[in-house]
Amino acid sequence: MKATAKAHTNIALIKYWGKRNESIILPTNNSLSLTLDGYFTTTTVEYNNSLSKDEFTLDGLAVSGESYKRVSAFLDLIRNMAGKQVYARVESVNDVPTAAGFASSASGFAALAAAGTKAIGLKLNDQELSRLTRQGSGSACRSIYGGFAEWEMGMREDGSDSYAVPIAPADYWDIRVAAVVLSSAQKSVSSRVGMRRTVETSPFFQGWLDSISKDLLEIKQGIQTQDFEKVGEIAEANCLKMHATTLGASPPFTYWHDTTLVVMQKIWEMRLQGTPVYFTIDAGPNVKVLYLPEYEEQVKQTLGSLPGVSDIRLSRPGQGITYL
Ligand code: 2P0
Repeated sequence: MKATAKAHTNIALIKYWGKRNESIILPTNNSLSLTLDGYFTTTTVEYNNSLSKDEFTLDGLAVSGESYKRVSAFLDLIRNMAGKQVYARVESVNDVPTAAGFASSASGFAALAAAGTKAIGLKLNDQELSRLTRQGSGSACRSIYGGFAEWEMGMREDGSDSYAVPIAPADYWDIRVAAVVLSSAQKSVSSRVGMRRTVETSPFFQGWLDSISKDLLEIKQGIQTQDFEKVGEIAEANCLKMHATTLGASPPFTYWHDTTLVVMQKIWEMRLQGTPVYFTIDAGPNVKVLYLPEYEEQVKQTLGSLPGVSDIRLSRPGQGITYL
């Protein structure tokens, strides 16, 4: 009744931004991501009849409040699937530096789903595991797979056709991602709240949705032909469209800080000078830079020396779920 699993986080190149069902987490659009080897969560789940409630530690510390409730509610889903009412001890260790601005919920729920189902004796295939993981955190359903993955939004109300599928494995193409960490760490609107406000109030939201299918089609062509510039251009433009929707929300908001814009402008300048680098930004101020291995030094030097940048963390394509 015990299992350990490791999952990596992922960076969306076509963003998930909007839910059509908040309780079972169904998105309003397909999204596409690259799993990263630099950031992961390792989770052990042990079910034990002697426990009177679930226990959850993160990096050795007992977790309570909202995070505990989310984990316990997710374990309920697993228990219902297995038809077993038994509490669990969950030990998670995060190797996702909060400062880098990657959502640890992606690797966290993917590792929890994998370890939690295995420990209780469920044998799920990747599709079933991804569908379950989605209900913990949307972006986590893409972390079941290494390399490039696409979350198919599905059409059904019950979510049975909403899960991620693999597009290309981690060793298919060595695209690198640098997280440019900014020194100012202001608290921003959470992605859940930001998404909801955008869906409910932003007049730009429909435009965002209307643009997705073309972006997806073209980025998949770019991945298939390993056309870095095409992939970078589409990812960057898709990110800018997502962030534009927040400016139209009521009340309006943005995840960008002043240094976010400084980094973006430097990247545009590097491109004008012939260096193929592109950016994407999630629900926070840090900038994630896409580049090919031969430009690693240049990316580190040029962006690392900008005022307001505190660190640069580099990552390669990562693997999907592994069991330890
Ligand atoms: C993404 N983000 O595709 C997008 C881009 C943020 C910006 O998925 O509410 O933690 O748990 O489903 O997955 C962040 O939201 O949200 C996110 P929930 P999640 O990666």
